[in-house]
Order: sequence, then C-alpha cells, then structure tokens
Amino acid sequence: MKSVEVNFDGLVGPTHNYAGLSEGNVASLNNANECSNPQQAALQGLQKMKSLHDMGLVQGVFAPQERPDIYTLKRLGFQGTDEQILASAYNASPTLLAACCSASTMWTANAATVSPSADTSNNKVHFTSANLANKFHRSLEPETTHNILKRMFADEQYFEHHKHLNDNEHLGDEGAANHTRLCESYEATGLEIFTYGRTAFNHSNPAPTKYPARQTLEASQSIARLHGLAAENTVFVQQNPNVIDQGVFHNDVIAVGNQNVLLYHEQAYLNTATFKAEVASKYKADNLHLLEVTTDQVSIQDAVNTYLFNTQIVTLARGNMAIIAPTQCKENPHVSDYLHTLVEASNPINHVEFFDVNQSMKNGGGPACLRLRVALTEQELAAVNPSCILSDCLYTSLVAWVKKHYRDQLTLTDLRDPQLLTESRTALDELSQLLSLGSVYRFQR
Ligand code: SUG
Repeated sequence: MKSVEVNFDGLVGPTHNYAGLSEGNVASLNNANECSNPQQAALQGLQKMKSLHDMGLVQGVFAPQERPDIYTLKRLGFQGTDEQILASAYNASPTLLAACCSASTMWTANAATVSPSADTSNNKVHFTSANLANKFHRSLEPETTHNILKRMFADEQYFEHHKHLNDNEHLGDEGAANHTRLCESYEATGLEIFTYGRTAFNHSNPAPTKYPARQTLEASQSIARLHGLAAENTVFVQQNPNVIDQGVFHNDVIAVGNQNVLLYHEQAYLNTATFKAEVASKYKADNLHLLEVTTDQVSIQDAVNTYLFNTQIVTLARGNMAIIAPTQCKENPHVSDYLHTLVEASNPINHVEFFDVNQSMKNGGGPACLRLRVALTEQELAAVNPSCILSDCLYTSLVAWVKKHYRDQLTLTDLRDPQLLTESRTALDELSQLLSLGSVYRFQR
C-alpha cells in the first residue's frame, strides 16, 4: 500500500517572543529582548505550509499551546486573579514569566518522535511526546502535545501514543530533531537513526563541555523499545560534542535525511566512519546516497548561521527531491555555492526553494524545526483528523484568523498585559474549532 509523508507544521502562537531562553542555541541568545512580530511569524509559517501544499505534498497543521501558562504560574505559587498572577510573576522574574509565555511549541520537530507502521512490531504508527526536560520553557509542552496528538491521530486501530519519558535530564528527549529515517520508499520498512548528545548513566563517554547535550542515549533507546523497533532497523549514533559546543544544539542543525538520502556535515557525528558502515550494512536497498559536506565547503559557523541542514528534503512527483531552505542559505556565498553544486550533482535532490521564516530563525528554528514528519499509508491518512490537513480553504481561514487575533509587535514587558492573555485564549478557542480539536486547552475545561 502506498504511503506519503505528511509534514505537520506548528502554527506560531500569539505570544511569539524573543526571551533568550535557550542556552546553547546561538540565535536565541543573540536576539534576546528584541521586539517580535507574532503576526508576521505566523504568516511566514503559513506561507511555507501553503507552498508545500501547492507543490503537491500533503501538509498538516499542528496547533500551538495555551500561553501565558497560568496553570504553571499557579503551580509555582503565584496567586490571585489572572491579572494579579501575571503582575506578580513579572515582578518576581520577567524571565520566568517569559518562559511561561514562550511560543516554542511552534517547533514541532521537537514535539514527538514518530515511527511509521512499517517499522513497528504491532504495525501501528507510534508517537512519543518529547519531555524537553533540558529547558524549563519547553518542559511545559509535553502533556498538551500528547493531548493534541491524540486528537489529531485518534483512531486506536492505527495509532499508538506513549506518554513522554520521565521528566529528568537522564532521559532528556527532544523528539524528532534527533531522529531521522532512511527508507527506499515511505511504505517500506525504514532504518531509524537516533542521534544522542551524551550518555546519562556512563560518564566515561565524551560529552560537550560548554553547552548542554539535550538528548541522551538512554532516552533514544527507551523510545525505540516503546515503539517496538527491531535492532537491525535501528542505529544509535553520538553527535560530535565539539559541534554541540559550537551551537549545534539538535542533530537537525547539522544533518537531514529523506528516503534514500542523508545530507550531513563531516563533523556531525563522533565516529563518522563507524556510523557510515553501520548505516550501509543495515540499509536494505542499494540506492543509498550519503552526502557528506566538508568543512572546506561549509564551516560549522556557516551551518549554524544559515541552517543549511535545518532544511526539509521533500519528495516530489516522479521521485525528484526538493530542498526547502531558509533565505539565509541564499545570502551566504559558501552555502549558496554548495547548494548550487548539490542540485547539479548526481543525487535525487535537484531543486531548491527558499523561504523567509526569519521570525522563527531568530529563535533558532528553521524550516525543519517547524515540522513533524509522519509517514502514513492511505488508510492511516484517511483516519487522521481531516480538519488538521491543509486545504486552500483552511489556509484562507487561518490567515484571516491570524490577522484578526495576532499583534504585530510584542516586547517582553507586554507579556504581563492581561489583555494578551484574553486575546490568546480567544484566538485558541476559535482555532480549536477550526481544527476540530475539541476542548484541548485547560482554559476550555
Ligand atoms: O528549543 N528555541 C528553540 C528552537 C528549537 C529548534 N528546533 C529544532 N532544531 N528542531 C529551542 O531552543 C528559543 C526561545 C527564546 O529564546 O525565547 C527556543 O526555545
């Protein structure tokens, strides 16, 4: 049975802001305290979704979460009316309030790890929401992510959902940002590659020294167990700690795969030769393209600044592949030259499309961070909540919805404005109806 890969892009939430919350993520720190434009951010994301839909791909929409997160602020001891809670949280710590207002759920590559039914022991599509335990603002996401995923993929005949791993850094899990899948075609059994930054229970292994490793081997192994993946179809590989220390906080900042193509930087992995040998021996077909980018071609700094590897490689009609890149890749001469060489060389990628997702890039999120990939058979796709699949009509409604509810500038002091909470809840209440999600937010219960 034929399968397709659906990209479920995160809609940017109404509180999108720059708070410098992610140590190790260079863009987040560099743009801290800048004024953001939530409306433009959401429209840029929608434009990318619409363009991929127009390219003939099936495109999904993933709802943002409720922010400001009043529930968490109450859990941390702030009391009174919502207005009083916002004011006292801001007085106690503007950064804490900003963390509870972050729109970071837009980066759905971090929402979960997904294994298609062709790979799993019970032939269901498996989802494990990521605990995102390394960053406080992101650790607020998993429970609602899990609930939204269950509303999007509700049919238990096809879909199995696992609760996020224990909320502890030993099991730090950042979802699909550290996971990719190679396969001959989407319906074939694939080779699932889990990349981790450190081992939690064995301190003799190398680890970064400057910035945190957000994914552990033990977390990746747990997910492979939960999803019922066979050892012969699974690879665990350690990320090079040196590149984490240069700002490669997730593997998808330095490698990207699609079907029979893996595009990666020569410094991405700790033991590249061993990794390549394992991939080559476990990948069943003989059409594999391991495309290694050298430091001479693109430096780590250029990779981090342009997000060359945070691109999406998508399969178009007749098996041609396109690379969906941020405009930063066009503006950097080394990266632009490399892309030119890439599409001219003999490999399946023969086309590049550039997108302006700058509002997201300024927080360290490129095109690939904005999407969660789910390979689905025709029957599974038919079982997905149809209101979460983009159509021309849904696109028009979402653009109108953003323009109606979103501000075009937001500073950190605005986050204490009770009116922003009201605007945000009104918008999400309407959105949950547009996407037929039911009462998925706490304020709706
Ligand atoms: O977790 N930035 C996100 C970016 C996530 C990118 N995702 C992938 N690479 N898949 C993060 O670091 C910044 C928020 C702020 O600073 O306001 C932030 O959360």
